Amino acid sequence: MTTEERNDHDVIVIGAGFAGLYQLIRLRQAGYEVRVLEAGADVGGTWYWNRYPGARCDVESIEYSYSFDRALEQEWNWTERYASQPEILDYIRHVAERYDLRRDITFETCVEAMRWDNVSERWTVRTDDGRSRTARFVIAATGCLSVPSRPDFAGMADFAGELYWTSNWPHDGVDLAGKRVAVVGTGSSGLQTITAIAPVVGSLTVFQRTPSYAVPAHNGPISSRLDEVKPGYAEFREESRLSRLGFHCGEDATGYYAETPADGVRRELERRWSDGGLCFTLSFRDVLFDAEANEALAEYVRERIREKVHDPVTAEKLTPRSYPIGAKRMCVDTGYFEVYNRDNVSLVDLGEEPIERFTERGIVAGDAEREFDVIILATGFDAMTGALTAMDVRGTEGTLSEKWAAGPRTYLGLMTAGFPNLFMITGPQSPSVLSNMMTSIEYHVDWITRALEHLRTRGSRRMEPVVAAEDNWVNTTNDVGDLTLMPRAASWYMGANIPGKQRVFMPFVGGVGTYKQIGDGVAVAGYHGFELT
Ligand code: NA7
Repeated sequence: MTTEERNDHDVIVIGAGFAGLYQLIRLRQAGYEVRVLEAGADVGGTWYWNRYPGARCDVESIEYSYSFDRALEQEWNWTERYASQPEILDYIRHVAERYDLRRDITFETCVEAMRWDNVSERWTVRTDDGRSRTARFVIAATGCLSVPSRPDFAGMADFAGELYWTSNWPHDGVDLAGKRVAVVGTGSSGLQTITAIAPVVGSLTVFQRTPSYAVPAHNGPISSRLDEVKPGYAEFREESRLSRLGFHCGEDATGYYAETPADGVRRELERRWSDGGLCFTLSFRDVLFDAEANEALAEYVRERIREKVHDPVTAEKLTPRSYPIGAKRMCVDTGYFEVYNRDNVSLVDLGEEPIERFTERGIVAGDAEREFDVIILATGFDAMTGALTAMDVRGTEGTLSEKWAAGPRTYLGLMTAGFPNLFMITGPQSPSVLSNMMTSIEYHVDWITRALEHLRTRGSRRMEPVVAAEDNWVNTTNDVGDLTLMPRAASWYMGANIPGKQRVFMPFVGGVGTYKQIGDGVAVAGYHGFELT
């Protein structure tokens, strides 16, 4: 019987993105029989769905790749400092082929419900094809930004033109040449789309609710950097695992803003700005803790926006002021602000002209109806918890949605009490979205695999956090978050972009290296805080 035909598995993994694929590889190596269930028609997760023009990773490609296999690491050659979506998808497909992964993946199959049976100590997993499978363990590799947030604008269905979501972009592309196009949303997806399509479209109108802080990518060919890193890749990766964000930011060289003279501050900001990328936010150790340090960085970015955008009124609208820099996800841009110097691009500030409704011809905002051939919605995701609570998950005492109604509760972002043998990769209350996802994914997959092997060795069938350990971790995550300026922004880190979602700061902000030390310590101490039976 092939594993596709079986209904009962050692492990079911949900999702065939970077996390699910690596989990499959590790479990196979450890001798488990695994079935991966994936909603898409192929591997890739985020990079399968988000095919919008200009889609690109904002963590550097030498860091945003698997580290588990030295040969894979050496043989793959990235072409750019920041890899584009097609190149990342090629890489994921290459991995799927290299390790012959597709034979254990069922595609176009979405998990709708999961129920724990206390007697058999197994999960029953029901999918949208009506089929049920059982497994001793379920591992949710469902991604942190995988369930789109789809605001329901009045009259949306009346719009007679083309309407697209960046998070589910048509696979055969969209011809935008010469068309009148609107983009709603100015987070990373919006910025990348706007920058890419502005030269192609007839006219572009951007609907902005909150302006974003963006740092230049200085993207370009990467070959010489790859040559430099590859001979010492193992050490390079280990440094990433112990770093704050899961990638190199020259942290050792970083001092405190409060202790740095003004000319030193300027020099450091200029150096980081000319290096480009997300490390700008780590210019000083106190940027996310000290309002004055934060404001210095924010003002530096505002100055750059004023330099780049010729029209002062537009520049002012594009200038973020209402929240600390870094408290919402930073964007990395490749000429975004300069786009507004083009004659065919205009900006609508939704603070001044809120969207009233969509019509057959376009969008009514403020007093004006603007007409479009195409509307593109780049409105984000139900982050971190959305994919987990979208499934009807029933544990020993109720559903996950009920348990998390006032915000997620996890131990280490890996498991939640009352849901035995259910693991999460990059779950809430782990560093996940505040890190290089690849570093965090590999750490969680390795941790989970070792935990399963530990259970097998000692003859245990069940693992679950102790409630007190979970409570402590939730408190720790909240306390560390509260030490920072991050809860001051209405961000998706807080669940603030989803109407009705409880506002709780969801990621662990203590850093990837610190988190690893805690996770390793828990494992070494015999999975302290977990009950193994
Ligand atoms: P984001 O960062 O959540 O951005 C979504 C954008 O859409 C943001 O500008 C939102 O404004 C805007 N938005 C959301 N809902 C609305 C409504 N109803 N009306 C107007 N504007 C709205 O998602 P992205 O996909 O860009 O990026 C996600 C992550 O992917 C990114 O951080 C990287 O990790 C990769 P708001 O700021 O909420 O006022």
